[in-house]
This record gives sequence, C-alpha cells and structure tokens, in this order.
Amino acid sequence: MQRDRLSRTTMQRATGCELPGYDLAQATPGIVHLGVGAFHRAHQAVYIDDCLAAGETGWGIVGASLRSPDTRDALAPQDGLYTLAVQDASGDRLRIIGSLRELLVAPEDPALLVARMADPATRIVTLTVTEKAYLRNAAGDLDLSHPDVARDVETLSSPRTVHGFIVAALAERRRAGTPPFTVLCCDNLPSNGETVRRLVLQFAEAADRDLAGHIEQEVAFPSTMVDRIVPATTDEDRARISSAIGFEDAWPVKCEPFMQWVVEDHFTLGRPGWERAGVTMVSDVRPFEEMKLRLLNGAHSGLSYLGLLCGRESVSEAFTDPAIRGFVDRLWAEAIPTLPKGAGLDPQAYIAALSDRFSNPALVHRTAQIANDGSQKLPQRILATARARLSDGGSADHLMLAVAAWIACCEARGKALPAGHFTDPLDKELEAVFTGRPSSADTVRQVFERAGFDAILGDARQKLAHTAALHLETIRRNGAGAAIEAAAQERASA
Ligand code: CS2
Repeated sequence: MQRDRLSRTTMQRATGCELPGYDLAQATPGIVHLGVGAFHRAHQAVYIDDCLAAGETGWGIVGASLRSPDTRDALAPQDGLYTLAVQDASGDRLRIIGSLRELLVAPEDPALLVARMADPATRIVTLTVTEKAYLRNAAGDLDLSHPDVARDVETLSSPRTVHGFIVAALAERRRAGTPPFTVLCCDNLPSNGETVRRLVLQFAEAADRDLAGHIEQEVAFPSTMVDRIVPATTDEDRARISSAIGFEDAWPVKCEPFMQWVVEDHFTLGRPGWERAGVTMVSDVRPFEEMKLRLLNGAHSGLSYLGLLCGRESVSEAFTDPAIRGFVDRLWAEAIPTLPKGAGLDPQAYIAALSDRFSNPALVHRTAQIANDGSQKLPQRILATARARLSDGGSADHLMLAVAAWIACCEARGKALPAGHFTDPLDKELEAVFTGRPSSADTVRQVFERAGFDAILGDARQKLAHTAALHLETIRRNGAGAAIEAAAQERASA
C-alpha cells in the first residue's frame, strides 16, 4: 500500500503513537553525533527527546554517518523524524522521536561536518562508531600505519577517521577562538572517554604537536556507560510500524523497554539537564561500565557464538535453551568476583534483571548480529575478565569457552554457517589461519597472536590459550553442546 511519508507536516495525523512533546523549532542543534545508527536513535536521541519535552532548548542533534548514506537517505525526507518501537510481551509501544534535527554523510562533504562540529552552537560531540572505528593496534594504541589514519595525519582538510574529524574541528575552533566542545564516547569500550582521549592525543601528536598540547589541556573526554538492547530493524518491522502509524517510515528502530545511561559529569560548555530524563551523573563510571561489559556484553557474546553453533537464531531462543542458559549462569559466576568491590554494585540484582531482558520474547535480537566484530569485542567483554579471574586464583573455563566458540563460528562460515553470516575486521587473517587446517592448539595460538589477544592476556596467556584450545578441540570433534557439557562437569567436580 502506498502511504504518505512520515514528516513534520504529516506527523500530526499519525496514529497509535506518541508525538514529540515540544515544538521542533526549539530543538536547535547543540550536539553533533558521529555514528547515527540504530543504537544512537534508540538511546541518546531518546534521552535528548525527553529533555526537550521537559522544556530544555538548544540541544537538538546533528547526526552524521561516517560511511554510508543510508540513514540520511531514509530520514532526511522525514525531516529527521522516525518511530521508536519499544517491545515487550504486551506488544509495541510507538513513539515519534524529534531530537535528530539534521543528517549528514561525512564522505560526501567532510568539510560540512567539520564546520558543524566547529560551530560555536555545538557544545558536545558524541560518538557511537563501534569498536573497530577507533583503529587500534594490538597494543591498544592508534594504528598509525592504517591508510586512513596515515592520510588524515598527513592532511586534515577532508578527514575520513573519527580522530581526524575531532582533531580537524578542534583545530578550527581554536583558530576561530571558539572554546573546545566536550567529546563523549558512547561505545562499549573500557574507560571509553579515557581511551578516546588517548587515541585522539596520539593522532594529534602525529599531526600537529602544538594542537596536541591544546587538546591535552583544554578538552574534556568524560566516560560513559550506555545500555539498551537495540536489534537491527527488519523489513517486517518497517511494514508493521508504518502500517500502525498510518505513514511510511523508511527506518524505524526497535528496542527493549530498559534503558540506562551513566555519565561522568565533566562538560566544559554545559550539558542538557540529563538527570531530568533519568541519566545517572557520576564522578567515576568504571564500576558501572565493568559490570555492564563483563555481565551483559560478555554473556551476549558467549551465548551468541554458542547459540550460532547450536542453531539458535535469536538471543531469547539461545537464552531459553537450558544448556546455554546453564553456560551463561556459570560464566556470570566466573565474572562476578572480578567486579570492583565497595562500589555499591549489586551484581545479583543485575543478572536477575539481565535474565528477564535476555528472555524478552517480543524482541528478536539475532545472534548473528552480536557475532559481528568479535575480535574487537572479546578483549573487554571476556579476556580482561579471564585475566582478572586467573590472577585471583579462579577458573576461567566458561569465559574461554566463549572465546573458543568465537573461533569455531568464524571457522564454520561457508560450512555449517552461511558464508558472510557475520563479519569481523580480522576476517582475512582468520581465513589465512583456517586454510592451513592447524591443530586446535595451533589455531588458538595463531588467532590470539593476530588478534592481539596475547598483549591483553599478559602472563595468563599460556594457560588461557591452553583452556581455549581444549574447548575448541571438543567443539570440533563433538560439537558445542558437548563442550558446554564438558565445561559444566569440570565445574561440578572442581
Ligand atoms: C551487543 C550490544 O551487539 C552487541 O555486541 O552485545 O550491542 C548490546 O546489545 C548493547 O551493548 C546493550 O546495551
């Protein structure tokens, strides 16, 4: 059925949904966001929408994509408006979000994005560009040999990398006498503000030393913990949601009811009154972030790789499989003792809530989606936990089973799993390892080396690689179910 497009003019006639509780004209831009994907649109853009509805002004978002024009192509004809579908067992709760006021595509006009970031109205630059866009090398430093980094370091006139854009815009502000914006990284990285600060400084050191000194002195990079489960939108979602609101929405987003944002309160040019929208402002985000990365994201990755090997397509399907559920419980039991003590965390309440979130039957979150980019995710979700666990004298058997399952899934693509079922920046190198058909021990050794895992595992490297190799061997010979079972028995007899 041909419907009119959702837009500023049609919105008032939309049905079955909540409309922005403010005049869009009051949402003049104050934030530039890099990486305007589904997660941003279901998380930060919603908090800002709530702030605008509570009467704040001047905090609209300019959203930029660093690669593809798809989001802009879908949302620009809709005046930046889109539907948020909050899903639980009772169905979809629909709401039109209005906080995204302009959409840019960086490669089409890098200078325009730099100009928006350099505009005095821009007070915060936020990022969700995914782990791999930070272009870190095995030691966790900026990969200065990456062609895009090398090019941006050489000339900042039309950047390609996230570091290039930030540094080019900060340079422009400095030239113009505009104080720097605050950089707020919202990716799932450990100490994300501190990490991005280090990478940006390494970039600036290489590009312009004097500027590096300015950034070091003047620019704030608070850390944050962001949380909301946001599965990729499907064509079925587009059709169902468009039909419900009575207008064509080319790219709605869907998510779970739960949302959380913990932010370190250090903003040099002010910030929205986020507390009004339920954001927790703190002085140190680390305890929250470690709990989330290790318990939520660690379990997500583990259950996704084992789920894929056991033919489970979604998180809820995998999580309600008793064998996989048992695995997740035991993984949590390994991870919880590694969390910071005395920080007021309540890991038991946290995993109880996670169990409900992972079982949400209405939310189809594909295990293949979470499987993407494992080489970038496992270090902070699993490996850091395993290392900490070992240094406390505990066992990291289930944590390393998650790593073995990742390797087995990568190896299974084009065989038991469809080719290209998920992707990883390390794919070429992984492929080179697998074609030699090495033993399990050799496979783990080579993969760890190429993925830079050895540096993260430090002196626990040999022991943990050995554990992963035993699991990989069981998966190869007898399947993932047998490996889960063997790890469970090992735990029972310990
Ligand atoms: C997931 C996360 O795709 C993934 O790797 O683990 O995106 C997860 O859904 C979010 O971090 C939840 O906040």
